[in-house]
Amino acid sequence: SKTEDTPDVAYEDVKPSSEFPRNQLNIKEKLGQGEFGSVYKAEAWKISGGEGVKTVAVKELKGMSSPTASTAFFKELTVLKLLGTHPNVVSFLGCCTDAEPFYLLLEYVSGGSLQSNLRTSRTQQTYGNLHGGSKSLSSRDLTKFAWDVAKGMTFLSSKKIIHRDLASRNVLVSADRTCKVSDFGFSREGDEYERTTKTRLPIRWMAPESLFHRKYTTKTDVWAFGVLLWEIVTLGATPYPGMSKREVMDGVQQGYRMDKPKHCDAKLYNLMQSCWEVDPARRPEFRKIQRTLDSLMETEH
Ligand code: ACK
Repeated sequence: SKTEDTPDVAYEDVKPSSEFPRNQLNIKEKLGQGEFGSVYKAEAWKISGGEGVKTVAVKELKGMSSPTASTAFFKELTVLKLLGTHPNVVSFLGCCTDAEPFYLLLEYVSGGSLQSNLRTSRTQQTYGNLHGGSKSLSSRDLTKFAWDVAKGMTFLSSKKIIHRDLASRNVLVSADRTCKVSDFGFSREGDEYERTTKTRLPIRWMAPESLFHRKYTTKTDVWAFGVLLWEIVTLGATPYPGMSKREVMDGVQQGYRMDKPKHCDAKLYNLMQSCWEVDPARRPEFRKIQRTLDSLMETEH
């Protein structure tokens, strides 16, 4: 037993483990299909020091029996555990890794994806204008969405985390309309690790160096953020409309960039274009993007 003069206590002894007892989890309906498996809504009993039940999102991780997959998963888990929380990033609450299926427990975000929020607001606008006091989104709401995502990405990039799949479908909207970055691959800058399970590449969100050299950095996330801005402004349109993936790849390589969408503020389009600089070093940092959006919001009411 430990006495008062026990010199060192291992960190793991003090810090509560992120392993959550499966029998304290009540899985409810399926929310959808994720990259590695299904995502469920669930009730967790006494999670992260809380009392009673808390609604959480459970990500089922299949195929973890292969050594490659599980090594990658546990490495990613280490990063998640140390990440800390941020209001604009979906937070990690724990995991069940004692047996298969492995579960990742995440903050439950009730409002659906940013993409679906944008697309839903679009039909409403067909019938009314942006400021009609309906559920529609004003241009300030849209800038706020972009600003939220930029803040989440400033946080992730400060932790040297590369998202690799930043797009409006991977941003969730909370009940109070806060955007939270979700589904990050949590690979670290300098990591050699490649997501081999990823068969469908997000071509339309990818920087040239990712497309042609499989290179991923925070600056390739910045490129994707530029495309996400375009998605926001167009209320969830598919980038490079009318172009096939092949045409997008060829176009981007030859310097083709998307035009300014109708009704898009010139300053916002400038920001997008700066994210699409061919030289990654010339693309802005997320912190800078956040400041630009800050000043844009000041001019909107
Ligand atoms: O677009 P959605 O409604 O939001 O459908 C997808 C589905 O699961 C597959 O990814 C939803 N989803 C993912 N993570 C969460 C979460 N943390 N909270 C609530 N829903 C989530 C996502």
